[in-house]
Amino acid sequence: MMRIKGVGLVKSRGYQAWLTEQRWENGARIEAVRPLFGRITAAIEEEEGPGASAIEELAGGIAAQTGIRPELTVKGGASAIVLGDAGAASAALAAAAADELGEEGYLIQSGGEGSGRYIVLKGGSGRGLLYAVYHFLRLMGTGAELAALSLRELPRNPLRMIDQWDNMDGSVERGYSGRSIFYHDNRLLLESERIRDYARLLASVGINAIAVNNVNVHRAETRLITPEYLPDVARLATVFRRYGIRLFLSVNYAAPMELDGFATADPLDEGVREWWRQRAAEVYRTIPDFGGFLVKADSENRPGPFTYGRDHADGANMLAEALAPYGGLVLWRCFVYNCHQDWRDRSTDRARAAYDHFRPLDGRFLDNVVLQIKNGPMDFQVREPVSPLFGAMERTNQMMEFQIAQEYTGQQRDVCFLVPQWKEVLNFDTHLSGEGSTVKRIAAGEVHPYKHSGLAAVSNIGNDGNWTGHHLAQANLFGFGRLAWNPELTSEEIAGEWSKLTFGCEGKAASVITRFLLDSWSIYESYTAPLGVGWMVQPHYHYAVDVDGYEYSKWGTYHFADCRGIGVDRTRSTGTGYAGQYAPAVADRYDSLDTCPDNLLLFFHHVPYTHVLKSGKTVIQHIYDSHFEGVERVEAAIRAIRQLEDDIDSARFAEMLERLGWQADNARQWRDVINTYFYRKSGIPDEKGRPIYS
Ligand code: GCV
Repeated sequence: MMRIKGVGLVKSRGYQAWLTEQRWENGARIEAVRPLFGRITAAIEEEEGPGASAIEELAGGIAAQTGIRPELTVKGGASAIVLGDAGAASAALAAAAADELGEEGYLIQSGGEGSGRYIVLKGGSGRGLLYAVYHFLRLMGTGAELAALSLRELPRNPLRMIDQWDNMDGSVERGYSGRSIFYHDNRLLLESERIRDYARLLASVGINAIAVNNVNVHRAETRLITPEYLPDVARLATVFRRYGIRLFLSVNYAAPMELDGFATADPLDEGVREWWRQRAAEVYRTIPDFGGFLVKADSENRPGPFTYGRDHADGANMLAEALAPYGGLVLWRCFVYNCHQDWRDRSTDRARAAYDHFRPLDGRFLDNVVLQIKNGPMDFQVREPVSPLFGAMERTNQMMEFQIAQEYTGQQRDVCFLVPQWKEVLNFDTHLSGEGSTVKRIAAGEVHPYKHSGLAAVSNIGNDGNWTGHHLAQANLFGFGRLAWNPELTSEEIAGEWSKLTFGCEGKAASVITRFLLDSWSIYESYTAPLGVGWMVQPHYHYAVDVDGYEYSKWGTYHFADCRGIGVDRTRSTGTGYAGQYAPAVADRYDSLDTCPDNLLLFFHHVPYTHVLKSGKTVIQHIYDSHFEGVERVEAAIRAIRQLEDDIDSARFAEMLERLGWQADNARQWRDVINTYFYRKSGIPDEKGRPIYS
């Protein structure tokens, strides 16, 4: 245990996360690298930039993992580090210098023999060099062979962003790991080492942007763009800048009214436009490399342009025009739907909303606006189809929004490794520009000529000792960054790498935990809402089961279960027509009962309980089987983790088991409530006669 200066927080096991400090156990391996690691020659462009962080991280990582304290020579120059014999590395360095690496790319190469061995890390800039260092530390920490390295990496996505839903009172909306690390009592927590360590964690997986306050911008946060808070925000930006991360703020669309008594926030009002120009000028005077504004407008009772009879292009462009002179971006969220729906009204379908609002506006947004679109049309459910809006606007920059925080996926009490879900989304072929127009290519700007694009995700961290509440939830933060850098990485690679870095590569913990992580999304899905129908959670909290919790509510989230069947008819012929928002090939697949995948059946169709799935089971029997199996699979995972008592330190072992116990209780409750509910509705018994509480 170690005290963090200033704020009295305690670093517990798990605080270092995947930035492993585990010492190599093999002494011969350490001796073999001593001549290489003992001498480091570095060239960096700026003393205070990411290049300087790269040197610090490398020296610190080497010392922690091997005990070797490198002798450092640092000079000015173009972002390169040589471990070992700098003279022998000169040809490799010269070749690397000629490579077009952009700002973020890097090379890692090793060569030479005997005392002339070397490893070259070369970045396209200080940021690239920092990414090279973190890659190298991952290789060290996962026991990789360091002799014949020849790696060249460029990020696939330009924007790789984290959205904090932190409020200035210290709370975190949908936060499941303690309080905010950024704010307390309407102050910024600038003295905290935690913020710097968070920047390190993010940079280590390639994150290059962060929005530091909740998209629901309340009274205090509205003032973050004023002189009252801007100097503090600038200090925060300095912490992140050193790790190559640009800072963004969420803004309140009605800020001119709330801050300066304007009677309107109409985006076409010249006074309002001028107000935003002045605000932008002030922000950039204080933070010259400020990233821009993230905006939730006309969504869940937040203000927006609809109030003034304007549309979202008018709203976004007003802010974009104010930020454009400084290169700032407007990240405009598309989570816009009617949250005051009448449940009696069967013609309105919330799933349609984002596409219906935004698709007609294609071509009207300025080129420093990026639409940020949630991965599904509803809201981060355990299973949803991909949002049909993604890729459907050829002339409007778009980026994906995922949620690392496990709001609907177990709240970091239950294990749910989300990388396999995100990969399904990224690999989804929209067919919008012909076969192969996958989400990952659209996000990377490879299908349409987007000027800005990429991936964002809602953070899952707080001030808990291990950042994420559940130790295993760290894997989601790590995994998001790794996928944003390279969406071709497999779930197995990411889970395996994370597990080795976090639990060591020498015992059996990493392989057992990797297996569990890879199964965990499917396990979670099997004991919660069935076959893509979603929800069935306690309103507002979104964790425990409540089948009808949202059924008669205003939120547009229904399952329509009655005594005959269940599901939402979203087909073109008899339903809400939502399926028709996809390209014809995709719409046809979802529309037909013959081709709609089982796992989305109830999202697209209302079917009788006796409908036979492609698996050969009826819907009702699938519900029973998957819920019984879900609990059994949680129990099996717990048995496997219990075997790791000698491989994991006692603190983390006990903390994980405690949460796994909570998960088992939650799964049993879901199983019994869901099975009982559907038995009572349908009157159809379980073929296997297992306990159901009639
Ligand atoms: C930040 C869901 C969540 C809200 C969240 C909202 C959003 O509705 O429950 O907490 O608000 O999504 O993404 O804006």
